[in-house]
Amino acid sequence: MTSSTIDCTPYRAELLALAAALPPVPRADLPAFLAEAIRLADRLPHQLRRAIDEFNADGNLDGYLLLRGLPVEPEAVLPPTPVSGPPPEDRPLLAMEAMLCVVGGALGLLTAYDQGYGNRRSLTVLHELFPTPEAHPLSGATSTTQLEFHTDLSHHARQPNYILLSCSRGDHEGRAATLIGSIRKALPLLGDQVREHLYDRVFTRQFDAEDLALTVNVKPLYGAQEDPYVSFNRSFLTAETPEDLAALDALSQALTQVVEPVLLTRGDLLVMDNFRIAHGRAPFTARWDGKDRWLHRAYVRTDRNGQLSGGERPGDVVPFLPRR
Ligand SMILES: O=C(O)CCC(=O)C(=O)O
Ligand SMILES: [Fe+2]
Repeated sequence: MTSSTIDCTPYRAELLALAAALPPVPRADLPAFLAEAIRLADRLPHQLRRAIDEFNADGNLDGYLLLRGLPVEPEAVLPPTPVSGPPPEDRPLLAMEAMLCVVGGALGLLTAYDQGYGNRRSLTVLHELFPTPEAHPLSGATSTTQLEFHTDLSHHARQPNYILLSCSRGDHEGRAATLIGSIRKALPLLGDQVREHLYDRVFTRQFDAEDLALTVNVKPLYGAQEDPYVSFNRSFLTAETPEDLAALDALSQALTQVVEPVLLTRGDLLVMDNFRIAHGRAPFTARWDGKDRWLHRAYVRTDRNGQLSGGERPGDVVPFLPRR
């Protein structure tokens, strides 16, 4: 295990007690549920809380933190993996939803987004990811196609700092790895010319597959020049010159060279630094037997990069704000 992975089995009993202290039906009153999760974040086991705080302060080389061995209900009592959403409002709290919100509450502001293209699913803090039969190939609900490297919500001016994925069920064959390309690892592989070209260069990014005329402005590398943030999406970033094209390809290759596959299994919670990595997901085969891969997702904002304007409350929906 690297320092990016923490074995949480020693904390299981304490974490179960935290989950039990939360309201039993989260969607009955989501703001109240989130407020309680944030309060309980202060009661996370000490060592675990310290590791989360350290990651939050300056990240790490891998760009993620993986908590393994968290409490999850026995397979026999876990509901079948859904095939369509959203979850029923009266569904009792799942252990991995509890972990998602308590850890998210420790990191920052749990946030619901209007993504700007009618993606109603994301108008809540608590998302679900599972294969769906007719999924759009660029959406997280695909299974058979690889989900290519991307930054979540890079078209939104209030892009989340963290993406949290917790796992109630892994995929049957152990193939659906989440693919993580860390910019701190990839940067040394880029030539000076490419680095200079991509740094603070404004690219047009399409964000609505149904209206390609809608665009925002995205910089692939920005922030501190020696330790930059990354924003990437090869399918949406529009290269305007041969140099643009070559530089984006070089970035894509460097991210691929350093890619780390993280195979999520039940009881895992992955925190990805959405400013420091691009991520994707390997293809897998769904069986539609109620036991398919099932993740819970939440986005967290911090005060980095002007994500907060002051006075926000957890669970508020952020209106769509194009990145400029
Ligand atoms: O399924 C995963 O591991 C990641 C999914 C994802 O990146 C997304 O939905 O944006
Ligand atoms: Fe994603």
